[in-house]
Amino acid sequence: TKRIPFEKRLELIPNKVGKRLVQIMLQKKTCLCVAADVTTCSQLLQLADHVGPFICLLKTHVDILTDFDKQSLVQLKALADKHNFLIFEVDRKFADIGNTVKQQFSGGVYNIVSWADIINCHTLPGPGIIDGLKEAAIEYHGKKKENEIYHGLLLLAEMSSEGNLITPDYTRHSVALAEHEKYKEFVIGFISMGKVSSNPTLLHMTPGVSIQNKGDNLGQQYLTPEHVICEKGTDVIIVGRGIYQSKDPAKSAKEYQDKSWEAYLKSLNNFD
Ligand code: UP6
Repeated sequence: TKRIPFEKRLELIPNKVGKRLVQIMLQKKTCLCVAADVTTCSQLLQLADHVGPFICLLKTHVDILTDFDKQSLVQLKALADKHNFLIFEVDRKFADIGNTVKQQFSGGVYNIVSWADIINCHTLPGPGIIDGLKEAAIEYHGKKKENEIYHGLLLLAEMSSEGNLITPDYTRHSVALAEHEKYKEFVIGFISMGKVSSNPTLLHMTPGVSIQNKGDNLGQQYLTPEHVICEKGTDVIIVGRGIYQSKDPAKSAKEYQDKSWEAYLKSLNNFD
């Protein structure tokens, strides 16, 4: 199948967050999401400011910050405005029954629903997990129209780690959930190792990307930006240590940005 250009897909995407993300990718010519897995708020803000010009999305794990505070999130949002990127604030990978994830999303000390735009979940528990998260999102914002859900959900259809238990069948079921009519305003795509759905409204984001490394000693496996975009057909590359552990994160981010966009342009012809 031929890759559909982002300009075309932009018109088709119903969810506000998904639409905004693709707009930014086109404006800035980048398919790069940085995984900012640093452990203090000041490191997070500094990294965001350095890599901001080169990314469409910044992904965080707020629960690894030793000094998490909401004021820093306000500052992070200001940096997102300054550099024009979105924040995938919590790569929380919800994985419980609908009623529990609903509370984890909207309650607790993090109160994720009040500040996150993009969230993600495992599909292991079945459709109830999506229903629970969707209910929390709608209850928080109040539902004016169906397409005014202000959060975008990514389903984990595949993982990058060695020996993970996801099977092709599990992936197919996850894709069927994402493509279900009922979720089309809420589910914006996948965390996957490449393109798993031909529905042009769904975005594919792929972690396990590095130019330098092949893996780590805890099972992470890396592929290059060109491989995941051109060969696997993904839309967004997620890069953590390849950028934030480099000597010059801004320079590395620029390199990944350029490689990601070149690969995207090349893949427009490749996917004939
Ligand atoms: N991540 C993966 N693999 C998955 C899902 N998520 O690596 O299947 C996330 C990790 C980390 C980032 O939680 O934040 O993507 C990858 O970081 P790295 O580039 O430093 O390996």
